[in-house]
Amino acid sequence: MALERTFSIIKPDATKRNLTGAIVKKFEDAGLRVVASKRIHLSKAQAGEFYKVHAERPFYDELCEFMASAPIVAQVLEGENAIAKNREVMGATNPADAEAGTIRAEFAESVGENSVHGSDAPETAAIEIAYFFSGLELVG
Ligand code: PCG
Repeated sequence: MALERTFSIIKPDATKRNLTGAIVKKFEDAGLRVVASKRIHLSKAQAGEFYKVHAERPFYDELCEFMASAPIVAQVLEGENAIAKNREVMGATNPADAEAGTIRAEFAESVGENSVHGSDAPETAAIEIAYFFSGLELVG
């Protein structure tokens, strides 16, 4: 299979606890390569735009507040089957359901403060990458 790219966020709960390196190591150990990376502090409006597909969910406001509460690290990860591999390494959204050894099993605090985000499909990966990075910033 050809190389694929996915979009990843290391969330505020993880950056606050200085877990950026530990999380990136899990991705790299799984064969994913960081081809773009930036640490930024989103405004609530920017978080809301990113998560607008969830606008009708009851947790939307809480989600946007949380994502704007501290810096995040936005990254593009590249590898074979990068989208599926990234999701495997992250584990289930709710850390209570995440398999041992996954990022969320080891680090996540709750379903909301769950340390990482990863794209769920090629179409969303393309949209999410373009929201944070220009083509010039993707260095394979
Ligand atoms: P992510 O970033 O992959 O995509 C949407 C996010 O919504 C998800 O991870 C969770 O962190 C968050 N989310 C899902 N369910 C809930 C919930 O019940 N409460 C809160 N606060 N957040 C949730």
